[in-house]
Amino acid sequence: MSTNKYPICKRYEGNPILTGKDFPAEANIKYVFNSGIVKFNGIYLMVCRVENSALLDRFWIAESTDGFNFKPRPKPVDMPHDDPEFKKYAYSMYYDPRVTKIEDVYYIVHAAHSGHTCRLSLVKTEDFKKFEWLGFISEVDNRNGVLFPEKIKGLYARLDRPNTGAGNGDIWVSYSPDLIFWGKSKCVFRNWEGIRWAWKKVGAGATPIKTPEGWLNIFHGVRTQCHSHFVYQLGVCLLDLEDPSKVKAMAEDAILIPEEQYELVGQTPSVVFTCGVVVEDNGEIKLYYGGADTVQCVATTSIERLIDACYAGKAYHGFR
Ligand code: M1P
Repeated sequence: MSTNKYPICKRYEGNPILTGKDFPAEANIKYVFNSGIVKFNGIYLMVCRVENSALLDRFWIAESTDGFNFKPRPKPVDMPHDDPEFKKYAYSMYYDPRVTKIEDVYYIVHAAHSGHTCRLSLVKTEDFKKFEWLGFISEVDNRNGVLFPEKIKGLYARLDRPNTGAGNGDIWVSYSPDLIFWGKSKCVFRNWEGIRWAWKKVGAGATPIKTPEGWLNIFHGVRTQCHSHFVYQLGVCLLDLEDPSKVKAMAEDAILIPEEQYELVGQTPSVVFTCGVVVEDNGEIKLYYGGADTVQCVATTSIERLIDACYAGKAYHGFR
């Protein structure tokens, strides 16, 4: 057991909340992690990233009434496999779903094989029963895309992570009139800017949370240990409401670091990685995250604690 000396996030004592064994045996699911989440008609719907022993990825919805105890549906999401482009490229590997509700539609931005390198891809649903694939929505070599829950200055907005930069990737913001064509891109922050613990790369994590202080985003940052071992931790920043390319404040330290057995040991050791949060009416936050690319976990925090953590960090200076 860790000492849990990070009061910003409190791990759920029942972690991990989902493992491969919780899914129907015939599906042979080995790993469930980095899942998206949304509250739909009062029910927590987790869009799980699952992998079988052949490393075939699927999205599989698990449901919960309390946000901690989840039960997978009998079958995985019926993705639009009949689309020739999806079938040809993305079918075997699509992952890291991030769900955003915009008006009454739920959009899932996820990473997918594209026949070249990984690209962002977009799926929409209104009922979590029928899903429509809207296509690839980025150039090649881009991951960790997540939509803002509302338009900013009349345009849809997203954070993403082109796999380029000083290390292997910085967080960017882009805009779109229709969710398909994206531009006006600007770097939000680089992996080495402002944070000491993520010099290799950073990636937008959970759906941004709107607060009077700005957009809160819980992101992941990666550093190397002994040159070759990657350590994934979670951080939090506050972005300007009108211009999210401006970082208003950022927690100096990581808010969650891999220290429990289920975060340190697994398919990829030393990984905590989030694709989603649920914000409750009282400001409490359930932060869902994958442990070691193997199991699904949850921790709790609050809007207040995250904003305090951002402001308690050094004033954000940046280097650009
Ligand atoms: O293995 C850790 C993570 O690696 C990738 O994240 P990133 O693109 O930021 O390096 C993703 O494949 C992610 O799913 C995985 O958890």
